Amino acid sequence: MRAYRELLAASDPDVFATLSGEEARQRSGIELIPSENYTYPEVLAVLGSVFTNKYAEGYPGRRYYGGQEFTDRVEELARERACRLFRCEHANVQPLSGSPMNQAVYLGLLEPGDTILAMDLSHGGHLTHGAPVSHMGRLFRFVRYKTDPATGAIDFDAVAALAREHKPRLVLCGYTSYPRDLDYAAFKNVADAVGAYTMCDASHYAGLVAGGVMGNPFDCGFDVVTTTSHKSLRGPRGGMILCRRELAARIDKSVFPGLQGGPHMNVIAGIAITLGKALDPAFADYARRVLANARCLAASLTARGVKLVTGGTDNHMLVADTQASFGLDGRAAEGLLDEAGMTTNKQILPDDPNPPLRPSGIRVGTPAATTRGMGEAEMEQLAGWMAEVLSRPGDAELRRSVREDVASLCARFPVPGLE
Ligand code: DSN
Repeated sequence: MRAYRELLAASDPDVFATLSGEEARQRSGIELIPSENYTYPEVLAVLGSVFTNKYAEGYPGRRYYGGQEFTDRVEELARERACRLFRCEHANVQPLSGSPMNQAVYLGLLEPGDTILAMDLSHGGHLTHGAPVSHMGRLFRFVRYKTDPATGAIDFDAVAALAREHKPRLVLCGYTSYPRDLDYAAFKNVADAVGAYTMCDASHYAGLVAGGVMGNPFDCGFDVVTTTSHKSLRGPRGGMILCRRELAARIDKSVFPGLQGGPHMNVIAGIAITLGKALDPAFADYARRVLANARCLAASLTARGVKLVTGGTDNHMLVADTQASFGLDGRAAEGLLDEAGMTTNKQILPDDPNPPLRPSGIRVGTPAATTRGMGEAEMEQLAGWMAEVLSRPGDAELRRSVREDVASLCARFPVPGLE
């Protein structure tokens, strides 16, 4: 691992400087963006391995190029481990990231113009769940369900009424900014009543599903579950489509040759490693700690007067209304926390009157801090720093001193791969 750094330092000091800067940033600050994590050193190594040299269009046993004995084996390992981990019948591990992953499902199972029932973006849905600015929003007809403004719960009578009215061909659940678990049986009932496919985008919390601390949509008979591999799963940046056996051929054809060319075999090798780790009982303990840390952070922030969307969390993330809590929009809050060494992201809230680049809140998550070994004592410390920094936006000296405290804390919890 050291050899490539020395080579790069000598051959391209400009790029090397950016790498060193990013390493220092990751070491000395606390990563609280809920979709980020620190991958395993073995995954970092395999991403930079000779698997990156190989073209492998097709699937194991059916490739368009020769020399596939090891690429076939590693892709088989990833597929078989994914099926065991998520209790599903088929896995496609080739999607290059989350967006083509979801696009491949829509394009494989539906016709352009078909209706999809999905969660509204401001209530927690993802861009690929039909935001008008996404290409998917132009190709398919998305109808959106929302959460209850008072409780944050999903009203399944309202979702069922939308389904009866619009007759979707696909009912989609899953989210990127909703801090609760989902009632998959209720979604399945809604879909069955209108003969729709069921799909869950579990990208954010698949690690918690794998670790057994959140529900698994396949236990309620879902057709398709999609997930990226780099969030709570701790893997490389990629995607997976998990599905019932009878949909396998359509999904595979939709990914390749429908949407993508050569799969990134270095990433697929990293996914195989990640899934092997997630099958180890130690991963269930990690998932439990991610959840316990999120609950502790939520309780500590609430005790300091911070207003959280839905009042708390059942997963790895919290969505905080910084406008209501501190009179600060999410962009200002993100900037102040950044200055103090805590990385979060600005976030639109349900039916937010403000635009996405200056929304009313932030998102905060615990997967990365938990990977470093931080626990509930550190979450309480973090909540104190966050509330202090956000309640004194004019105090630059406070941010400087919190940044030093954050760096001292981080020095006790090394980033895997950067020890
Ligand atoms: N960008 C990811 C997130 O942060 O939630 C989803 O694609």
